[in-house]
Amino acid sequence: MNGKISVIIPTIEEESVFDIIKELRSQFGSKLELIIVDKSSLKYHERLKATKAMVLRQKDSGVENAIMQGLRAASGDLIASIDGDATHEIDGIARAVKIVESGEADFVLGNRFGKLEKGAMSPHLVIGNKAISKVYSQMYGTNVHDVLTGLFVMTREAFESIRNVKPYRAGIAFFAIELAKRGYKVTEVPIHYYPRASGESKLAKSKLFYGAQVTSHIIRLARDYNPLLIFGGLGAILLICGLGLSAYVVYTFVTTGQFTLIGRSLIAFMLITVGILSIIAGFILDLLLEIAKKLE
Ligand SMILES: Nc1nc2c(ncn2[C@@H]2O[C@H](COP(=O)(O)OP(=O)(O)O)[C@@H](O)[C@H]2O)c(=O)[nH]1
Ligand SMILES: [Mg+2]
Repeated sequence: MNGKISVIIPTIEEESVFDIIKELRSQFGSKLELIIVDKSSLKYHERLKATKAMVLRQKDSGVENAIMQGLRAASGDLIASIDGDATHEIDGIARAVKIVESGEADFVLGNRFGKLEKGAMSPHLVIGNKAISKVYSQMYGTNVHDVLTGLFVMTREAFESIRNVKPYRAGIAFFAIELAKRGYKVTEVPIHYYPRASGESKLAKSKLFYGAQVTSHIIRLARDYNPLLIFGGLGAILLICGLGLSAYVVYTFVTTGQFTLIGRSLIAFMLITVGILSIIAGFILDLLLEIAKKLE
């Protein structure tokens, strides 16, 4: 590695962070600028300070705000971030640095599905994270599989382009969205992901709600946000399902002469109605977007 690297660790009472600090120091030595952005009790905060790392106190909330606070204080040529719960493979940072230094990308995410250890991520979070990453990749023309990972490396130039952007609730996807929108190249490197050794998740009260928030940001902020494609597409799928189901109901009625599939008829009716409404909504939103663009 050529220049200096700043590594930011967001923490709320993480016992594992002390081991991470040791490991990072042994890996990067004098090239390392360590920045911990902490939102813990005073007692824990004092223990952090004793490590002699740069320790910042977070006044607002949210992991994206914590990381942004650290990024703004960083002076490294490259800037990285890693969760403080020792779940992400630390060597992933050095591998991501190599990719950035080769010029292949400006922002490299640590893909936890590279080597997902047993019990590290619950099955519903695996599905949710993969789905969100798929939506992100589709909308921003990238090919990443884990946009909500807790490990990344970015170039200083990439960071400077978003220094004054106010983070919204999207975790690391916030950085991935803003950088991709500005044309910076986003890629990933596979990493190991381990189960949490101590404490509980601090990220959000409800991961379902958090995931919904992230997804809505990803969709709304897409470069070529296309409501007709999203709502029209969704509507078309519902409509096709509804029509298929109706055909089945009608077929059964014609062949048996009895009308017994009342539940299915209702579902078919609902699918068709919601499908049509969604397509209409797509057209209306598309029209509004056109008008907004003209006004601009
Ligand atoms: N400073 C700060 N750190 C946070 C906040 N939310 C989460 N963290 C830290 O960010 C990292 C990732 O959070 P974690 O709870 O492990 O999220 P999960 O892995 O998605 O369950 C951990 O080091 C947390 O301590 C926050 O609001 N502020
Ligand atoms: Mg974690």
